[in-house]
Amino acid sequence: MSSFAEDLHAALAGPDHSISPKYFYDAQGSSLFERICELPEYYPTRTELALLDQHAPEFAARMGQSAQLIEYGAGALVKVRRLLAHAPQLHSFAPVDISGPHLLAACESLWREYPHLRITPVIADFTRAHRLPEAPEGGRRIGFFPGSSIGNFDPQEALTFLKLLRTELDGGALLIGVDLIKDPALLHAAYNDAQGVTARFNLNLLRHAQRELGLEYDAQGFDHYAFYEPRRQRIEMHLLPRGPQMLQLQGRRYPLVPGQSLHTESSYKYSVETFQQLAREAGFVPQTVWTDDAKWFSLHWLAA
Ligand code: AVJ
Repeated sequence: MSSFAEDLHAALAGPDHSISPKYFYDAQGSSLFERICELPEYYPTRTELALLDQHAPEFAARMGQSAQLIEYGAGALVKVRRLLAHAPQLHSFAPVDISGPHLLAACESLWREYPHLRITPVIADFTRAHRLPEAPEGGRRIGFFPGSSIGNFDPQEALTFLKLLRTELDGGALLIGVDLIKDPALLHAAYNDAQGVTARFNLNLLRHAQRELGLEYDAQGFDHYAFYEPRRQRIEMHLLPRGPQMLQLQGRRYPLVPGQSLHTESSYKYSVETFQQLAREAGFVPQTVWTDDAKWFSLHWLAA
């Protein structure tokens, strides 16, 4: 399994200077992300929460009796509470998250709120093989993957990951949140907020490397640069050097010329149809899709 240091060396030495967006999320990056979710320009979180609230009784009915709910990349367990509030018949809940301390802290309060629900935190990278608690006798597994986190995967990776979920949820279903293609001006604003929180979130990747790996670089030397790329139907986030830059990591020096950006994130957008096609390729059967009136965000129920 590769480490932050290895991945950063590879990104700085490699031809396209790309690094995984998972390295945004140290404690400071996670709290900046929580602030992004509250920004007026960042529509996905609030739109998805409204859809979850609006249809929670229906989701609960679809889960059926004695299901095991699994959330991938569970974080602070904010969204799943909207489902749990309407699903007293659930057998158990298994949140999967890579950050152990965060997950356990979030589970503490959930245990108090739902003393009768079996809650089994699984500390793991959800994109890799992990062990889940046994599915209940006669019950199904229902996956929950909100937030359009699927957008961080490029299409080939998304397909591989969805196939993994399909196998894990065999006979059950997946409820997944997917951000939709829309007016590029709206997308642009969502990743270029007026308060500059997204810029700080992006720049935090280098700060994280500075704190954790001792990366040396000029913190004033980079700009946040995010744009919508219509051919690939994705937002790209980059860190753009203002002038010639020198980064130093564990004794190795990496010069960057102006314009030679670090590519820190891609966030793919789908149409309802292109996402359903991808889900079918992964072996799911799309059953129902819910969107807001403006069609900015979608929730899909996929039979596994
Ligand atoms: C967590 C990947 C869904 O792509 O919108 C928000 C991350 N990056 N603003 C997204 C993010 C910049 C977010 N996802």
